[in-house]
Amino acid sequence: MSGGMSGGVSGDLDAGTCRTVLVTGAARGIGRATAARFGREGARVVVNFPPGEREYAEQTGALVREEGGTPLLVEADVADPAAVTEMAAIVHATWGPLDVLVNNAGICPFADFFDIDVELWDRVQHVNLRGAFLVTQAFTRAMVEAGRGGRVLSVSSISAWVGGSQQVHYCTTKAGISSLMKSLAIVLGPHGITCNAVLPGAIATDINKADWTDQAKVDYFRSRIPAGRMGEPADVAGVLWLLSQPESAYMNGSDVLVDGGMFVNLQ
Ligand code: NAD
Ligand code: RM4
Repeated sequence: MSGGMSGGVSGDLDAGTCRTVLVTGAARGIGRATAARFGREGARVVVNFPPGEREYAEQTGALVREEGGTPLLVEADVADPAAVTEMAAIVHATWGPLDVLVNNAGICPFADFFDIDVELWDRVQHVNLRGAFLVTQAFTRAMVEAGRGGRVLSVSSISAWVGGSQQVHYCTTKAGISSLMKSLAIVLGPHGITCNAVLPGAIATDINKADWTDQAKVDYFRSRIPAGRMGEPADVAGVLWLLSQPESAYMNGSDVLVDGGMFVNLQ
């Protein structure tokens, strides 16, 4: 591990630092692709997964290893404060403070507004937003104390900027995550820890499998995307990797859209 200076920014990550990375919700989808992407760079990758998904997490761990990284599987429901505290204790005892935290865990149970009861509302808020708060607080304290800077990258969504008739509960969490990164950019920036949000557009994963059985909707999305295709998990993972690099040191509090151009293609 090398600490110290990079690009004149005290406490910022050095190029070549042996990175320790935590990806929440890394059992499947964008989280899995992100864990593998960091693995390709030889990183030590904490693969977080929720109860019931160990089998998927083991597949992610195998991928990280195949790519050349070192995985550490840690089960924790990110919405559960006790589980997050325990995860932090395990990671810190094993590898010490993180260099990069990727808040990725999220759920989107599509539902009509009038069908959203308070339990569903709370669960989506708790996994998506409270989870990002809890995990960031649990891990950045040690990053600050270590004094070598780092990155907090949170997977928000194009849904932070647009609404969804069946995503009333979900879109609010994504706007919240983008906002969380902006405030934490101010809190953690002086310590060389930058906080940015990545906003994927329409990415083919389990989260929208049911929604995309509506072929008309898929055709509509595709017609809006200048790239001519839906996104893949690797499209987002690649940008998360780019933002972990020393060259991104002056980006702090940004919303970074990764949608193949869908958002701007309105007229
Ligand atoms: P996915 O369903 O494939 O993955 C979700 C991941 O979150 C899974 O690995 C799951 O195990 C994990 N997870 C769920 N609840 C958890 C909990 N309580 N604790 C820990 N982990 C938990 O979907 P995805 O598309 O890969 O989603 C990843 C992130 O990307 C989410 O935050 C989602 O909102 C965001 N996103 C996805 C899209 C898209 O179109 N797929 C677009 C914008 C943003
Ligand atoms: C994203 C975006 C996608 C949707 C997923 C679940 O934020 O809204 O279109 O499929 O969430």
